[in-house]
Amino acid sequence: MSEKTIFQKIVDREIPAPLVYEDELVAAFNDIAPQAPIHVLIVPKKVIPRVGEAVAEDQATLGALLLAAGKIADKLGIKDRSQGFRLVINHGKDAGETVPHLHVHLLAGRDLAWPPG
Ligand code: DGP
Repeated sequence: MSEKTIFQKIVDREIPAPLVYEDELVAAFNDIAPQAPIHVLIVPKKVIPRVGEAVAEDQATLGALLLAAGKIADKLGIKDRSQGFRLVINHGKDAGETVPHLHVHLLAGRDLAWPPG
């Protein structure tokens, strides 16, 4: 079995990181190198290396990631359209993926340029 990712160690509580949100399928915590005033990472508890490797049986987990994003945005008071937030998933080297454990970046708290870099 391959070595646990840093995110799996956080999910398994082997590395301490305060959880912003948790349910049966996903956990969320603040990014260690925030790219915006609010930068939360939402990860599946099941190890899925990256979104393109998810399979049909992961459907509920993939849905749970987005539902969690909405709940976290609500909890942080950024769900209102006048503020808003952005969700980002990096798949692979060109996209800047560095941790091979699927994660959704939730970014907010500043103007987010479009198109993204
Ligand atoms: P990506 O580039 O999409 O693979 O994003 C990985 C993110 O993970 C990056 O924004 C930095 C963050 N990160 C890396 N190591 C740790 C860690 O040990 N703790 C936390 N909270 N975040 C981490």
